[in-house]
Amino acid sequence: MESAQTLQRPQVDVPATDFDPYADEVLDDPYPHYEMLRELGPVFYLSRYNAYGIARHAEIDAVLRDPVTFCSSAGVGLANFHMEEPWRKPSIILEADPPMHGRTRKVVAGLLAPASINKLRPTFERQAELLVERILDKGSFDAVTDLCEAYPLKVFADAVGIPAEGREKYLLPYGDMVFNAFGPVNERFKACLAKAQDGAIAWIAEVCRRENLTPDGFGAQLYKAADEGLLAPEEAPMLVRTLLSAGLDTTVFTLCNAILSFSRHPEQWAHVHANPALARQALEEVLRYESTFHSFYRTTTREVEVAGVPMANEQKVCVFIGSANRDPRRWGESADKFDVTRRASGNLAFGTGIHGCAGQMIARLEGEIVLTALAKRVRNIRLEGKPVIHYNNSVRGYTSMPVSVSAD
Ligand code: OVV
Repeated sequence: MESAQTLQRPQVDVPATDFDPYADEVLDDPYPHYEMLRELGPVFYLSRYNAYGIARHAEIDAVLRDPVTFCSSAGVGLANFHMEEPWRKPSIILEADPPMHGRTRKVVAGLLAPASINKLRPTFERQAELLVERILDKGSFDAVTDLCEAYPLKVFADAVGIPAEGREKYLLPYGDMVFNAFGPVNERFKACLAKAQDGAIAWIAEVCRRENLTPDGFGAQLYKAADEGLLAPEEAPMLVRTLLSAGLDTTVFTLCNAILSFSRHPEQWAHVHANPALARQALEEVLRYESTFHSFYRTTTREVEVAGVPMANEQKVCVFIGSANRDPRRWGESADKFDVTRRASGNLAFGTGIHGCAGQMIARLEGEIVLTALAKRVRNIRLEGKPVIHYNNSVRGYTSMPVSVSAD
């Protein structure tokens, strides 16, 4: 039998850091900082925020696969909903735990399943081809507004079935707020909320109503699911809100990160241009190398040890998925290299486990289709000026990116 002495938990010192993941200078280039965080150890303490942090692939994967210990219902930003008022009514899928989460997730998963979204392919392809012809006509253009924003604002918003009027003004600022809320309630969060309160939040609530949706879109299908008893009537508009919260800024920024990565690595674009069938795996490498979504939180529901580090109940744990996707422990010494020929699957850009992105297949469909349309027509993608970063607490993208393209 072991003595009481050996059964005592060893005193583990968690490395603490006053690093601020949300500082502009960090967001400008987070990757050297991520390396520093990974080298601190498997778990560290963010003393400014009173939260644990995890920046290595293996431990993040383990945390995300244990949603009972590391819950979402206390919010996936730094604010703990058990103690602080959320900025909006919590999402019934993102900010929910089993068993409630399983019920709503099933409905959304059905909506966004491959069989359902493959019907959209011809329309998505046509829109991508039109946009690519338009930018080729221009020659020089802003890749953010003219391509990366224009495409999801048209095809995804049409697929949900919301009106065209107001999309450009309100959809992206609303998502900007949603994704700022995956971090702390800092000045960036507060300024963004003030802006969203000036129209966007009210507009979103309005377009989520049944009478404002087209008859066959995802929105209408959510109301039909409620008619069939799969959802409570008040849950349908909440899940339309989820689609509009999660599905725009993310795909816009993924396209930004793709264009920027290829303009900085012309030899990688040469591969895709020579073989457009590489588009899908190239997109996966973009998601790994320049992840759209960089970090969010879980909250402990009990005392637990992660990699030997004991955590108390009700602790916030920040997972840096943008760092996991560059972790040499998972990707080898070439982790920091953009290489469209690598096997990038297993990256955590869409998270993993029961809360893994429900829209990842339609997100990949949009990305693949845009890259394919570009690959077929565009030989060179050149950066013509400094891209302007869009600062956000959890997602990375740009507000402008001057680019020129040339055809064969
Ligand atoms: C995955 C995600 C991101 C943003 C918002 C939501 C979900 C939501 O459910 O509102």
